[in-house]
Parts: sequence; C-alpha cells; structure tokens
Amino acid sequence: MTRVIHTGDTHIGYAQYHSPVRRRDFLDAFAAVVDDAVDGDVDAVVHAGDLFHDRRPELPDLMGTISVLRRLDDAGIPFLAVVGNHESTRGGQWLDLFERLGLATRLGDAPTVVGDTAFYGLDHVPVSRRDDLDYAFADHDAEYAALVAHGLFEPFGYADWDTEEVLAESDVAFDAMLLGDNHTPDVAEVAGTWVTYPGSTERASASETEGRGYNLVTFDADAAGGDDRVEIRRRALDTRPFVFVEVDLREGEGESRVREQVRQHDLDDAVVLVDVTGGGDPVTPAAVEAFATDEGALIARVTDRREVETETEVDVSFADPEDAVRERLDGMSLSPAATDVEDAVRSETVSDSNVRETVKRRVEERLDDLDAFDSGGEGGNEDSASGGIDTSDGADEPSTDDADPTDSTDDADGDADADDDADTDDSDPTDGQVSMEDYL
Ligand SMILES: [Mn+2]
Repeated sequence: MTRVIHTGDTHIGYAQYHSPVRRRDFLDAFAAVVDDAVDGDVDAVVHAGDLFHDRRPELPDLMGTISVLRRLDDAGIPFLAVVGNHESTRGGQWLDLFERLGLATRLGDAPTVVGDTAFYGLDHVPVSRRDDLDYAFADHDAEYAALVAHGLFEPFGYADWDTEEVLAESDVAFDAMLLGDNHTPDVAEVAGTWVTYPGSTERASASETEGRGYNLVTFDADAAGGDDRVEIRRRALDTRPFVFVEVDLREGEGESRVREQVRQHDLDDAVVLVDVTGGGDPVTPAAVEAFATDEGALIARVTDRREVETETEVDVSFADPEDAVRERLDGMSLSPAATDVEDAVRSETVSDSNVRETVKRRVEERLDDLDAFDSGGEGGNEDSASGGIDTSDGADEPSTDDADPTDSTDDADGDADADDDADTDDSDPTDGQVSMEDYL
C-alpha cells in the first residue's frame, strides 16, 4: 500500500490584489498541506506543478518554500514534483535547485518508486510541441504506477490534452494520473485509469468559488472498499475566506443598498468581492471598498457590471483606430505614471511577453516621485487609480466563468511559447479582466 498527498497549483509568490498578506497566504497554504502530510505520516507528497506563481519567485518566497520542504524532509517524507506552466524557466528549473539541496525529486520518464508505487512525471508542454511527445516511460516492477502531469486534460473544463491518447501511447499502464493546472478539483475515470485534479490550494482567481483542498490518494489492492486499486479522497484546507456579494440594484437604489448587502456578510479578514448588476443609481466602487475594509475586510473589490450609458457620442474612425485611442487618452488626464503604463501596454515595440516586466520597471522608476501618480485633472482619477497599476496584474479582477474569446487574444501566443505563458496572461490592457481560461 502507498498513501500520498496529491497537491498542486500552489502559486507561491502571488501577491494577489497587490497584497503582501495574500502573498503570505499562498505560502501558508503550502505549509498547511505539508503539516497534514507530516501529521498523517503519508509516504510522499506529490506536487503536480505551479509551486510558484511565476518563473522569478523572490527570495522570501524561495526561503519560505525551502523551510517548508525541509520540514517535510526532516519527517522523512519525499517531495515528488513536476514543472508547471507558470514557473517554467529557460534552462534549469527551481525544482532542480531543490533536488540539488536534497529536498525534492523531479519526476520524469524513469520511475521513482515509493512503497509499492512507481511515480512518473510529465512537465507542462505547450500545445505546439505536443506532437513531439512519444510518452516513452521506462519500465518498473512496482505494484502500481501513477503519472504526475501539468496541463489541461480531458474530460475536464478547458481541456486541450487528450487523456485517452496519452494513456494509449504510454509504455506504462498507469493506475492514476495525478494532475495540476486546472484549479477546479475533480475526478473521473478514463479508459480504466483514475484521472484527478486536487485544485489550487488558495483561490488564485475570483472564479475559484468552491472550497480549497488536496487529494489523499491510496494505492492498495483493497482500495475504495475492495473494489479498486486506487482510492482518491478529498481533504479540505482552511484558507483565506472569500465573500462573494451579488447586488442586483433596482430603480432608485444605489450605494446605500450595496453597503446594506455587504454588511450582511461576515467580512472579518476576508477578501470581499462585490458584483453590482441590474439598474439603479451610480455607485462609486472605491467608496464601497473603503466601507468594506472599515468593516473588517482584508481586501474589497467592487465590479459594476451594469451597462453604462455614455451621454457623449463616441466618434471612432476605423480608418485609424490608433488616432481615436490617442484622442480619447488625451481627454482622460492620465497621470504621468499611468501614461507610462498605458504606453507599455499598447506599444507595438514592447512584446506581449515583456509587458509585465516593462510596466513593473516603469512604475518602479516613478516611485521616487509620488506626484507622478496623481492625475492631471478631474475626471481622470478613476482611470489612474484602477488602470494605472492594476493592469499589470489582471488576475485581480473577478473573472467570469464563460471564457470570452476576445479576452484571450492578447494571450494567443502564450501556448506557442511555454516560457511566456506565465507572464502574458496578465497583460490584458483593456479592463484587467481575466477569464479562467486565460488564467490557467
Ligand atoms: Mn496553476
């Protein structure tokens, strides 16, 4: 019998909503999984990729991660892992460093046997390079076998990887595929093999509404009450509370109605996400957000989804949309910093994969002069406050489950170049929205 914790999509280093507290939450969730592993004396922790949120984790994230891995190592529990799309670097991987330190095993096409189960790994591979894969895995003489992989596999949402084909082409008969990438936990049986996602360990986007957790997987002749070789159980994690408030405003209702609805929830230390729909009067998101944090929320974000009727007619000549954009920008009184950011996002000389880095650098250069963040005149505040800095991190905004194909145009090259995946998904300049599909 072999009993392992299967986790993934930890996204350590993600300062969601630009919050250092949220950044810490992602590391804490990893620590909580490892605590459970030690307390439950499992045979291994299997990590299916995206341990880090991006390919350049900062030193505190790396040191925190090493401390957690050391705790696991001290308990004699191996950490077996693959590389996800968010953390993939050119050349060596962070996982290789941990392996060199004796704190991790990078799974690959040769078996790593723990107990009586052989574990194999398949890092994230972009769609464009999957035809080259031969799924050749070295033989094993263990009782059970599992493939740990990072990607969007059938039969789950947003899938682009054919699970049946992988299983059919593999030299090894797998009892289970332990997966990462899709942040929604699920389990299914494909051609006699159990296929499962544990989901992310902290909510990495607002579409991850259900509770977070991980899998406890047992390989045993009598698993699942004696009728299978594999048993997959879900364990819940105690994570940052998220409060989702939907306010459908009617005629004559406005901000006080929104506050009233927000107040009815337990806001203590929570991330509070308010969606305003319907009709009613104008609502100032910043005022509601301040109200929620005054009432105890850690972070609050208001998204007004109502159609805003523009009184002025917008005159866009499609002969030169760039001109129209420039003209509109002139009228927005953007701050110098916001103008810098806008330029980086829209400029054709900054490639999509460099937008994040360029924006970060330009904002950092402006930090010595905070006046540069003030907009030039009235009417521009909204744009500089939400557009100036937030666009560098689109995952902040609540996202909708239905993937809007126009949302993903900026990321179209993401799959063609794995190294760009992690960064390009943050670069939507238009509204900061990110769909689940983009996010993954
Ligand atoms: Mn992920």
